[in-house]
Amino acid sequence: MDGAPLPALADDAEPRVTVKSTCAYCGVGCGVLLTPDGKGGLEVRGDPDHPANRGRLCSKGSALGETVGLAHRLLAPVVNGRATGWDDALQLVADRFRETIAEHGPDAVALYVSGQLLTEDYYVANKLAKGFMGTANIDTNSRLCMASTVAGQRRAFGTDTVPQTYEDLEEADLIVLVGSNMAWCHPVLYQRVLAARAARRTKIVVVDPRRTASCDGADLRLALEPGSDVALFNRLLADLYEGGALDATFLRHTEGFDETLAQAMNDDISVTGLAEEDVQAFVRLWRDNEKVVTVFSQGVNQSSAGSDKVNAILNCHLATGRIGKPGCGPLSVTGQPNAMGGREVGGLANMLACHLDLENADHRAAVRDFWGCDRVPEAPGLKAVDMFRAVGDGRIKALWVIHTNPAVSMPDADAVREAIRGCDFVVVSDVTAATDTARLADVLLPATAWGEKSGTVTNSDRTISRQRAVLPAPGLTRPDWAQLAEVGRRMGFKNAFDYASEAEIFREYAALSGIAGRFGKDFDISGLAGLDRAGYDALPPVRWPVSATRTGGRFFADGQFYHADGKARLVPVAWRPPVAKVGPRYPFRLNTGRIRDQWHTMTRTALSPRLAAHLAEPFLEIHPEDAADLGIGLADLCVLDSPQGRAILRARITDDVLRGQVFAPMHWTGETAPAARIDAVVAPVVDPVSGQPESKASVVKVSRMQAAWYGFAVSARNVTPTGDYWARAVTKAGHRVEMAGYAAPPNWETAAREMFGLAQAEVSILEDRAAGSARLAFREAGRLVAVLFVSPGPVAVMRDYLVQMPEVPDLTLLSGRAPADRPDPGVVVCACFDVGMNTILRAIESDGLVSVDEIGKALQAGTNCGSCRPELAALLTRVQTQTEQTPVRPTSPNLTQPKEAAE
Ligand SMILES: Nc1nc2c(c(=O)[nH]1)N[C@H]1C(S)=C(S)[C@@H](COP(=O)(O)OP(=O)(O)OC[C@H]3O[C@@H](n4cnc5c(=O)[nH]c(N)nc54)[C@H](O)[C@@H]3O)O[C@H]1N2
Ligand SMILES: Nc1nc2c(c(=O)[nH]1)N[C@H]1C(S)=C(S)[C@@H](COP(=O)(O)OP(=O)(O)OC[C@H]3O[C@@H](n4cnc5c(=O)[nH]c(N)nc54)[C@H](O)[C@@H]3O)O[C@H]1N2
Ligand code: SF4
Ligand SMILES: [Mo]
Repeated sequence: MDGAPLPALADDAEPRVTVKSTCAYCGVGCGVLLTPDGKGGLEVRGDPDHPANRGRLCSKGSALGETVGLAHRLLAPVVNGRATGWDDALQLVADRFRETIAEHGPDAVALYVSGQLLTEDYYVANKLAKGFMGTANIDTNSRLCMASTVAGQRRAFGTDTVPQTYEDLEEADLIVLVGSNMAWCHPVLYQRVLAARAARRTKIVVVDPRRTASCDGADLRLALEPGSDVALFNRLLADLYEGGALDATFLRHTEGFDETLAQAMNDDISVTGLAEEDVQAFVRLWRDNEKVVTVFSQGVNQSSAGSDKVNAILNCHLATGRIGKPGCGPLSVTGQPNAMGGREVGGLANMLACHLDLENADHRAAVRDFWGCDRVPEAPGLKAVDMFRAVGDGRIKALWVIHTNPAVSMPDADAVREAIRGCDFVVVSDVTAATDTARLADVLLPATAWGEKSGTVTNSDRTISRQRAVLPAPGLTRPDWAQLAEVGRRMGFKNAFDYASEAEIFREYAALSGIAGRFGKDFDISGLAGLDRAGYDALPPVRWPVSATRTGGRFFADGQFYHADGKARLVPVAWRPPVAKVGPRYPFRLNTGRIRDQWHTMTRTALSPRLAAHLAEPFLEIHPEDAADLGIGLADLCVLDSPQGRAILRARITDDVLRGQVFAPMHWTGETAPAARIDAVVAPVVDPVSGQPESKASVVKVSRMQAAWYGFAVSARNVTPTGDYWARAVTKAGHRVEMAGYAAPPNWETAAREMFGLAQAEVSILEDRAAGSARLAFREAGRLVAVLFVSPGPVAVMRDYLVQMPEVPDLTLLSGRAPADRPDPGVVVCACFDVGMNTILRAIESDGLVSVDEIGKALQAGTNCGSCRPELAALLTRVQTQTEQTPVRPTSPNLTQPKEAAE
């Protein structure tokens, strides 16, 4: 659809209805307006009435319509590689789980689920495992994501509750982003921050070892040593105390101050590597601004000290009474659309539903009676990393993976992949069969996808929103909750899983939360327990709690907490370094994370050409001096080795990272770039309290890939790439592929025909065997269908021009250069309007544009979702200061075209 207006419908077509729903991606939880075109397509706009986004969407949200096609979908159950019906598949699942439990006990089975499940799916999964299969072995990818925040908040508040709301970002005077690249990962919230900042001059501090897009507008950047956040916040606490800036009145609502302060004063700030004046500036900002919001995310959570980092931050907010007030408090931003909902339903192996505690006998009894089951397990189940270890060593013999792709996203991913492969019985529920995990399943169950399914999600500020179905469920697909409920029934638990609709599940869940409320728990949505189908369907966004006594709002400003004595805890914490140690063998610290336009393992975002255009290839950010030392040049490929495994990535040489540190995105998989699965090198070490993996601080060795050849191809049809390294992406006209290998195939024409599946096509070849370069163009019926460029070094061609093939004029094709009258647009910066970097630079220079708004007026860039506005600002600076050095994101590694081609 590409953002263009939809074609008018024929007169006899049904009138187009627009339905309100919620974006499929991040925890901001933006409201969307969905208008199906009646032909399977979907127009997606921001919902002006939704409190999270008020009509805004980011690049991923605006491209949702491009991802709803059926070409890649799994449409029928598959058992041992053969398509079958539901009856066969679900009976097999029920039988195998029942037999395994009978033979080996309930802990020989496990469910591994996802913060992207809807609340109703999640509730049924949890009820099935903990209530009826009799195992607490249900864990979720939220273990890789939010577990440290859950643990930290429970330690401090006695409950896993985010006290703040999004409005606080607009009312704050100081916003501290800790380990959060909000500009790329929570873009609509970031736009809200920037808008508020323009109005009230909010100050922004970014605490991140790496320079990110979120740093572009920051007043202070603290590029601390990886993992040293505890030392920074301990210093802050100590200095605030010494400066008399603590809140003695609020401290009466807490316990643990003396030990915490003593510990804080003991810590050593030098481990952060920060300049003393920067630390003092940070402390001053806190002291001078009453209204402080600390936003934290994976730079905090994904650490072996993750829970301590969370508590170090919460300690500062509690000790200064800066909590639960307008514009003032800690705000953990959730990653997935229903990360919060999953925590509410008890999706983690150590929780019960509705914030009730698995370890509490009264809570267990209440849930048991409510569910009508025999017992609820007393001990927590295995957390994700341990769960896959147990899969690997055969303790878990039947595994059901739902809505997540652990063979890619777990640390030590190659070992996890082997563990799943070796498991006796593996069930995977997904919307596609083309994932690294789905390829290992004995039984594949087709799920209805976003846009087709219906239920609720809870976003980062506790707002519950409806996802609604606007497209018919294709093929035999069924919602995840329906698959789980049917297996429950077939395992013999008819009454407990006799749900007719997701509305019924939601009612049951809301009723259970009322019981939790009577235990004094904060998560109480019993006010929604009476919703009938129509009420559920019409449910507008609502922030919990929703009970007879309380609706929405913030928590804790009144000093009431959820430990037995009603007080909060300050938790004494001391800095400790990441578990893996940098040394002569593995001299680099590997940081990993996200890019603006891809979502996790790319099963949906990679279907969109304009999202793929932003950064089309996996890359490694490495400091210029480190690259020089290692002989790694522009656009070279790098080999990463760790004790766990290996990955190959394109070098992106930049001082965004400090010396000794490298950064790689988490997104590429066996489907998109099999040599670049970054979690293959990530160590499976975890936080001892939360069990969350340290995804951001592994150690690696980096070397230049000694490739004999490099290739770049564009093809109208799908490609089966060749080489020891390849990465593919979709383009508007087809596909693009980067390749490289240690040994060239004997004949490029044969290799290319195989790769493109073009046995007959007419070919033109320009080959220089001595130089090791070749250029091949294939035509069918006179039409260009594929081109391949091979060279002994990184291929120097104008990629962003060539991907417009077949519109590329034949004459210039094999030269790989754009003709003067059709200049190379450059790598896409604005994904919404498909505006390239060169186009923007040319316009800035020739039209004398001086602001981001002027670029918008001239080219539309940055005027829709705004996700690229930080990059536009950086381009302006580059032209205005005439320095090539100004960092501009994206700096796609493959845009760094070796000079001779770019000139
Ligand atoms: N575009 C996009 N958006 C997404 C997602 C996506 O896949 N793509 N996924 C969603 C999900 S599930 C999540 S969890 C969120 C994650 O959102 P974020 O947490 O913002 O994203 P990350 O890139 O994982 O990591 C954030 C930053 O932590 C920094 N960091 C690394 N080590 C440290 C450290 O020791 N201390 C500090 N202070 N910082 C450190 C990294 O350099 C990185 O810039 O994004 C959500 N939004
Ligand atoms: N190195 C490193 N690793 C990381 C991270 C990191 O920062 N660095 N981040 C971690 C974090 S925070 C997260 S959240 C995880 C995310 O990692 P994953 O959860 O593994 O990644 P996704 O690609 O979101 O996987 C979702 C799967 O569900 C499928 N799916 C889509 N819709 C549906 C549906 O309606 N029903 C069903 N049943 N399936 C569906 C998709 O096709 C896809 O296969 O990765 C973690 N791994
Ligand atoms: S910020 Fe973007 S990805 Fe996140 S919910 Fe909003 S539109 Fe979706
Ligand atoms: Mo996440």
